[in-house]
Amino acid sequence: MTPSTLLALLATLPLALAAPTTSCPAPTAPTLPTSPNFRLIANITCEDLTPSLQNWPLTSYHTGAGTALAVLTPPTANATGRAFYLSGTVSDIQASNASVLSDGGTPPFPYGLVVPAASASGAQRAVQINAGDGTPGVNFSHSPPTSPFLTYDAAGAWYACNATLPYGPAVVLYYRSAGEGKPAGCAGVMLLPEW
Ligand SMILES: *[C@@H]1O[C@H](CO)[C@@H](O)[C@H](O)[C@H]1NC(C)=O
Ligand SMILES: *[C@@H]1O[C@H](CO)[C@@H](O)[C@H](O)[C@H]1NC(C)=O
Ligand SMILES: *[C@@H]1O[C@H](CO)[C@@H](O)[C@H](O)[C@H]1NC(C)=O
Ligand SMILES: *[C@@H]1O[C@H](CO)[C@@H](O)[C@H](O)[C@H]1NC(C)=O
Ligand SMILES: CC(=O)N[C@H]1CO[C@H](CO)[C@@H](O)[C@@H]1O
Repeated sequence: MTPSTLLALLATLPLALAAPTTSCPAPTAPTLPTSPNFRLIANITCEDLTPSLQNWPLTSYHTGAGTALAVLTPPTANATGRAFYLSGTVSDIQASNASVLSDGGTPPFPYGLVVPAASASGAQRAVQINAGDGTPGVNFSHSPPTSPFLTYDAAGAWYACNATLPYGPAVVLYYRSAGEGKPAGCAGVMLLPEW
């Protein structure tokens, strides 16, 4: 794919992160998973596609050197989704200022979840998984007793749409801030961490 093709593609395409919680049965310190790695699993909030995207894991769709689109993939034994982890210091994480990373490349180096900024043209914001630190503030909401879910800015949301990418059909993840609409025919999704 040429750089201009990629840019055109990206212009049409969003992302976020979360913090672990528990059901908080008693005022004891929450039990956090011992593994720092988690997968991000789609939970449909409205207008599911056919076939259903429920429980589809998030993975990456290679688009160029160090760049990828964030896509949902059918859950199969061979496609369990990409492993992500939270970057940042403890204080970054507490300040919801960490970013979501995943290792890629050979040898592995960090890839971050990237949410493009809103543009004046209102173009859809396709989430990317690119080499680098990712977008700070993609974090997990964590207000027990609700389960943690990936968030970015206040009142924004993720959605997923069918798309035709260079290697064939795919379900691309997008982000919209408050005030930006979800296109008809796209599924509203929450992204739940699964350890
Ligand atoms: C995930 O989706 C199911 C089915 O719609 C719903 O019952 C459940 O509450 C959702 N989970 C979260 C954490 O929102
Ligand atoms: C999963 O991977 C195994 C081993 O590479 C392969 O034999 C099998 O056909 C794959 N299954 C699917 C559904 O791709
Ligand atoms: C958030 O992270 C950025 C980038 O690492 C850093 O410059 C900034 O100081 C951090 N802000 C807070 C409140 O920790
Ligand atoms: C999305 O793509 C899948 C696979 O190509 C197709 O089966 C399905 O009908 C499409 N759904 C919509 C809503 O376009
Ligand atoms: C830095 C940042 O964007 N933090 C966000 C983390 O997510 C919460 C919502 O869960 C936002 O309110 C914070 O602004």
